[in-house]
Amino acid sequence: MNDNILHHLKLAAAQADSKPAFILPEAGSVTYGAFYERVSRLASLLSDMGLSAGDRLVAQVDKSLANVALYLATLQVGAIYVPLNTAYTSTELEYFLGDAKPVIFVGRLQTLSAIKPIAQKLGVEHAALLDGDDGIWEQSCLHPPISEVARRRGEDIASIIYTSGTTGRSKGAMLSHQNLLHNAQALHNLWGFEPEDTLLHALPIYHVHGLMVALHTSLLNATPIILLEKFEAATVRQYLPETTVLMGVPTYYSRLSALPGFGAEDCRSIRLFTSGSAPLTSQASDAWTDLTGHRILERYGMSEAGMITSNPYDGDRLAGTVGYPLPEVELRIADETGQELPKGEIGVIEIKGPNVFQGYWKMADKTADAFRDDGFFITGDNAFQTEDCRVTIVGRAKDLIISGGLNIYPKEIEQVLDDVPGVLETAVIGTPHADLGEGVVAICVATGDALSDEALQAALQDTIARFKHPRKFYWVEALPRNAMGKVQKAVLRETFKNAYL
Ligand code: MLC
Ligand code: AMP
Repeated sequence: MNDNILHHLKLAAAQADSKPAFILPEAGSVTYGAFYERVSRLASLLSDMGLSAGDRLVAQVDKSLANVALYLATLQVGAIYVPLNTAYTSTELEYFLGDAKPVIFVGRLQTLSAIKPIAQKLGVEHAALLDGDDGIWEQSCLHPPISEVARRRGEDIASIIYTSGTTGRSKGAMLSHQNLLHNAQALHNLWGFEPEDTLLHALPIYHVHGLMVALHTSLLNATPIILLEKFEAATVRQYLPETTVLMGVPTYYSRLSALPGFGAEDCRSIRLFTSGSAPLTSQASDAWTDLTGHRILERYGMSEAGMITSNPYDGDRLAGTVGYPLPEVELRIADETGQELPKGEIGVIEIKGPNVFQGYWKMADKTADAFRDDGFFITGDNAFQTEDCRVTIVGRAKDLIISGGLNIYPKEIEQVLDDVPGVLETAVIGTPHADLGEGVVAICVATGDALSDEALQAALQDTIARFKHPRKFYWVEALPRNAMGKVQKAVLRETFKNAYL
């Protein structure tokens, strides 16, 4: 038995050779048969470049059909796919390349020449382009395809998804083939995928949401996927009437709602809207229902576990809740020692199940810290459960900001700002933001006179991806601290709650 998730995705499409797999605005469509053949040619090229089972391939590329194929071709040779946000700077990338130690780095024309020397220094054998005449996508076009999918065991690693850590250093969450397949099958069944479905894919494909949840569920169903390069509200509206399923972060729904005249007619062919990666407020959820007649299905997940809970497909989709644990996922609300709390009490979500990752790449200590002795993973999300086990998330125990569905760890930004001459210390927080859910705010203490925003922005410019940058800076005499000397971020969040409103 081959547990490689690609083997199972291909089996699901065995009778779908002539069915459209991807529909690309302005570039036509490609059938499942033709698509998997192209994947096999790319896999063959990657294999000739020396990529084999267990090796890493790091990709920092724009979303495209070639990008999807690159992911699957990496799986085909049994290697480990490591996707990175295209917004990451060379400084951030240097860390990822040094940590993942890939055999192949695949990048973009805009940045490859700057990255090549870094990759060389770190011993990366190939730094290649994906797109263009010199890119591996074009080059693989005439490569003889390989037919077999590398044999993998369930526990073998399929992908490493980097997620920032509270200490500022990104941790690579190792997801196995079994993690991915189990999660995909559970969601495929739970969300009622049908032969007639068409997915509108607007999410980025460097995170579990777009890369795994959206792609796997649809590929398992051999469903056509309308692949958009990015979320752009007007374009999404244009393709909605050809679509049955849209998966998004809350910002997608608020931006669509804001389009003039948007409503039920735009959503006439939709059977499922899902939301996740960030909290969807009850107000936003209800407003969407009033506008379109559809109830968004909210689910909860994370890089370390794919999807964890979901509101029911049939049954009450309760706004403000994230529903019930997925089949075979054990979930408890625990106190700080891991003891399960009575129903109704607020504690941290801890989980165990076939979706839970295999640990952090090369970080045994961090992995050990993240798990209880009985194998439960500590998510860092605060929640309570009702008697019937429905989960409501109320906040985060971890110091994390979620902006437009992207995670930002304050420590990483504080470390850079604290090093700016003239800055004594800083605290970075998230405050309510109508479009992005949370916006990033820096509260700073100067050694002398306050600095300009530009001086702080300049320090962040080349080191930290722009989506993480604070857009608001405030200067205070001193940061509020508790008796233990810890900065009271809750006090700062209250004081600066109107920063973006
Ligand atoms: C872009 N920008 C952001 C941002 N995205 N700023 C804060 N938060 C974000 N999320 C900034 C850029 O740096 C840039 O700034 C400016 O916005 C315009 O860039 P853009 O690329 O044109 O932005 P836009 O298209 O508007 O993107 C916003 C977005 C996008 C919400 C559509 O971020 C998005 O698709 N988010 C989804 C993220 C996602 O898939 N998360 C899943 C994680 S998995 P400047 O100043 O340079 O102009 C996970 C587990 C789970 O969490 O449960 O799913
Ligand atoms: P990431 O590390 O990018 O995978 O982000 C995972 C985090 O996103 C989780 O730990 C939660 O804090 C948050 N998250 C995901 N889905 C939801 C949701 N539906 N509601 C609230 N928070 C969510």
